[in-house]
Amino acid sequence: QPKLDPFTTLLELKSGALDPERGTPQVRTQEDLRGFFQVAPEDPDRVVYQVLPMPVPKENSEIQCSTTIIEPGTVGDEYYMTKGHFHAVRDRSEIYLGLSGEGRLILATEDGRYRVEPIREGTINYVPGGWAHRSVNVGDDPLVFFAAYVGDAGQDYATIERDGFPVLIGPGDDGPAVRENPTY
Ligand code: M6P
Ligand code: ZN
Repeated sequence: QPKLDPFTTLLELKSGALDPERGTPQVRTQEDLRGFFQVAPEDPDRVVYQVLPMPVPKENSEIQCSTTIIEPGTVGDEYYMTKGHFHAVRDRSEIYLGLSGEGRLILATEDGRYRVEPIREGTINYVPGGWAHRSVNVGDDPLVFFAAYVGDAGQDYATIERDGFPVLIGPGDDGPAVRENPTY
């Protein structure tokens, strides 16, 4: 017998709002990202991003999904970004669909290989298992994208908090600049 009933929710493509909401939005402030940016929070209570979940059981047989909305802004030399994570179950994969704004997706393996991919309206990013992923808002408007991933993936933030990503992204002379992370 099926475990779940079908459901439908409306995603407003531009803002990322869900109607009806299906779970409690997860709000991350600058303070919540202490240790992820290179410098300490400048305005600790300011919201950096929100994740609007559509929760299903965290099982291998389900597909977890959510919308992420990253505000425009910077802390130190870095644009607002997500914490970023490896999947706790390392080989679990994920798909992003860009909805609005302008962003970059930083991907990295545990042995230090990395890629920087675009996120904007219509992009589909495939995040294979084994690649840590962090999204960065490099524009002046909110960055909105939808993510779907294997239900039992889980998030390992500790590895990223300790090591960071190989590169950082911040404002440069000709737009967004990708710099080596001196503390990686
Ligand atoms: C996307 C997905 C989620 C993730 C969210 C915020 O929606 O990758 O799994 O939770 O972005 O990123 P993080 O978990 O790294 O804070
Ligand atoms: Zn993920």
